[in-house]
Amino acid sequence: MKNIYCKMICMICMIGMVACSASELQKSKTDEAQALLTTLKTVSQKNHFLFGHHDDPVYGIGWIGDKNRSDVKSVCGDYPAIMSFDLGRIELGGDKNLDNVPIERLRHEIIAQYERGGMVSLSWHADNPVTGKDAWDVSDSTVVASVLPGGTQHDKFMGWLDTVADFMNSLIASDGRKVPVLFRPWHEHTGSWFWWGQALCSATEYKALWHMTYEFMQQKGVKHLLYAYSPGTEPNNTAEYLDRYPGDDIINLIGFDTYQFNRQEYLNSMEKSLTILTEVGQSHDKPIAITETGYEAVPDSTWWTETLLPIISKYPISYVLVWRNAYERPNHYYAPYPGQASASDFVKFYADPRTLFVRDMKTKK
Ligand code: BMA
Repeated sequence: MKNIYCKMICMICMIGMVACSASELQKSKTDEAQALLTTLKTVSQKNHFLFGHHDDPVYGIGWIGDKNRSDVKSVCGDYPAIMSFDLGRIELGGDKNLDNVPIERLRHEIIAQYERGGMVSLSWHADNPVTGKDAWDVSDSTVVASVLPGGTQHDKFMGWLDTVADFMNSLIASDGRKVPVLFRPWHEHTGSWFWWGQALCSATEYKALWHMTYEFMQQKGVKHLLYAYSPGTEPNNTAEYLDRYPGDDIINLIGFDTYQFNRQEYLNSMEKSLTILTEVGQSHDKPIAITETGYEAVPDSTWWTETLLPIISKYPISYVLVWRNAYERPNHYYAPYPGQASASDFVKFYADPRTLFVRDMKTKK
C-alpha cells in the first residue's frame, strides 16, 4: 500500500516536471518564432516549398536602393517568400554591411518582409577578428580559439555579438512584436574558406563557438530567432554531416549550400546532400532547406523547371534560396531580371503549384 502511494506521488512529480520543462522550452522562443518553425516544419507536407532570394529588395541588375523593387518581382509579379540578408561588418559599428547595404535599410526591409507575410533569414560573414581582414581570410588558424573564453579576442568578440544582439532586438514590427528571423551564422564550415572552417578549428572549438553565440543571444533576451546549421556539400554521410552539429537544443533547421558549375555534378551533389538531410531531418525532427544555391548568371534558359525543380521536388524541403543579384559585379547574379535568358522559365517555375512566393504565404502555406 505504502509502495503504491509512493509510486503515485513519484508519477505526479514526473508529470509535473515534464510539463514544466516543456513550457520552459516554449518560453525560450517567442510565439512568432514558434509559428515560423511550424510553417517550416509543415510546408513540405503539402508538397510546397518557399522560394528565396538573397538581398532581393535592396539592389538588382542595373539598380540599387530603389523602393519596392525586386528583380524577382519584376519578372513574376511577386516577392520571394523568403528573403535573406547578411550582417557582415555590422560588428564594426559602421552604417553599412559588407555589400554596402545601409544597416537601416536592412532593418526596414526585414520588417517589411515580415509584415507582407514573408520570412527572413540572416547570415553573418563576420570579419576576421584577429587580422581585421574579411571572413575569407584564413591566414591564421587560431581565430576560433581566440574568440572563445580565455582567448585573446574574446572580449572584442563578445562586443561583436552584442552589436548583433542589439540589431536583432531592434527588429520590431508595427504591432510591437519582434520579427522572427532564421539566423544562419558559421555557415559552410565543412569547407575551409572562412575563418571558422573545417581546417581552421577543431570540432570542439566550432561547437563552442555556436554555444557561445546562442547563449549570448539568450542572455540578451533574443528569443525571436531560429537557428540554421548549414554546411556545404562536403559531408558524404549522416555521421559526417553531424560531425560538428551543435545540438538539437540549439538548431531548429538543417540545410546546406551548393552551387552549379557542372550540371551533372550539381545534380549528384544535390542528390547526395538531400538524401543525408532527409534522413537527419527525420531522425532529429528538423525541417530541411537548401539554404543557398544557384547557377551564376543562369545561362541555361530552362534551368528553373528542368534542373532545379525536378531535383528538389523529390525531397521534403521547406525552402530553396538563390544568392544575390550583385549590382557591382558583372554576371554575379542568380535570379532572373526582365529580359534575362531564363526569365520566361522562371515565370513557369513561379506558376508551378509547388513553389510559394510571398502572396502564397497567407493562403497556401
Ligand atoms: C559572396 C559573394 C560576395 C559577397 C558575399 C556576401 O558569395 O556574393 O560578392 O560579398 O557573398 O554577400
